[in-house]
Amino acid sequence: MEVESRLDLLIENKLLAADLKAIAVKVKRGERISFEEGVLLYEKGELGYLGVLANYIREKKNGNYTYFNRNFHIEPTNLCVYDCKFCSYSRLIKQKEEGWEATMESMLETVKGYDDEAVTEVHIVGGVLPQYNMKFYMDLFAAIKRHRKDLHVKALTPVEYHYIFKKAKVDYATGMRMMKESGLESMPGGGAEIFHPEIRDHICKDKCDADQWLSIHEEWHKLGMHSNATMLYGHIEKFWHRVDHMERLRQLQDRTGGFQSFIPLKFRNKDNQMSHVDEVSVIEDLRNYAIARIYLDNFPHIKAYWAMISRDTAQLSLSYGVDDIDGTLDDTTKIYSMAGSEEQNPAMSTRQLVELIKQVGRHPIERDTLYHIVTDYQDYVFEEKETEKVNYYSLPVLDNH
Ligand code: V47
Ligand code: SF4
Repeated sequence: MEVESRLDLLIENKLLAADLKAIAVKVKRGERISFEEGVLLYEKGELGYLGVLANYIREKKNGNYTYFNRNFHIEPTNLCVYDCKFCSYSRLIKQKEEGWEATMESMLETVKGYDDEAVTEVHIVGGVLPQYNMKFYMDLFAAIKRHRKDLHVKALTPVEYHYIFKKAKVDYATGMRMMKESGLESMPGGGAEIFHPEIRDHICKDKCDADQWLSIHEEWHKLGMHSNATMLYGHIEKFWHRVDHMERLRQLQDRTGGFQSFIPLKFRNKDNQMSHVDEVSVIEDLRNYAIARIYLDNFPHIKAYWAMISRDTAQLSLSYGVDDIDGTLDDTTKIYSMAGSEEQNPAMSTRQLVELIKQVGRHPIERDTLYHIVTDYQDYVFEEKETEKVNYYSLPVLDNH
């Protein structure tokens, strides 16, 4: 196996520092690396070295498969009671003229707009406002499921859940059970940002804290359900804050096994209160994917959000631990490019995404939310009409939290 011999060659390399060699040996043996070793990888691991380790793990776990799914986004509102410094999307209530507040009916119309499309998931996330309370979301999820039973509802994050449960005076366990009963099927990974209070207090101090974020996911996992986790990196945090973030996720995953994918989100600095903070390089993006793949040994998937990092970086990421590319069906155009994504008009057809994956020698698989195979695109022949249809891969640059 090619990845094995590359790793063996690296381990045998006499020029490799002893501490980095020890980590490579651990990876080869399938052993977990420590917090200190995680920090060491950030401080000393150069790209080539990290790529060999991360690709070894990626191929052990997921072979050559590269997953994507077909979904669309609904954003109930871009107004928010919170004021996260990195958020380019939310308009505070005081800037209300730039905001929108979707009604239940209009959101159901959006869902109906995809009736003839082969989408498998609706991803719902928006700002936090008092009128979008527990009852509202329970009614919304139930109405979506009544309309289209096979559409997987992946919705809201602990940022909303913490807020609406507190208002409704229900505890997390009860709240998540009620959400499940009303039709919620998965939770997306947003709102995690950086868990450590040294950073969190600077960038998003008012919304749910790390323990609350983790507890809500834990309650959800206890119900046998799945979710994702993100990390907003490349701003004011130090390397050890990133490792601390992943450590907390790794510990929760040991207890529950409910996380499916980890999605590193590169901080983009356009039009937000952190515009003075420089963005990190592509090399740092790739190093970060690789270290996430090495550190999070109990996460099945590492996902890249292609529209935020450009198509080229998305292709490269597939050699640095990533096995899933997020694309989105979204024709609302409301929130394109708000934080300065690479892709100013980010639309990609299924065919283009499949070609992007094949160009770098990977095997494209359309999956559903729970990673069941929907279509194997390795030998798929597109019909002419399918090539013309620009469909599922346009970008909601950022939802929010
Ligand atoms: O939590 C906000 C991030 C996240 C900026 O679970 C920013 O499948 C960069 O969580 N620069 C929301 N990032 C998006 C998200 C997500 C995306 C795709 C798939 C899934 C999933 C989840 O966007 C927020 C925040 O961390 N974000 N502002 C910014 N200026
Ligand atoms: Fe509100 Fe989310 Fe933006 Fe924070 S990131 S201001 S919680 S919409």
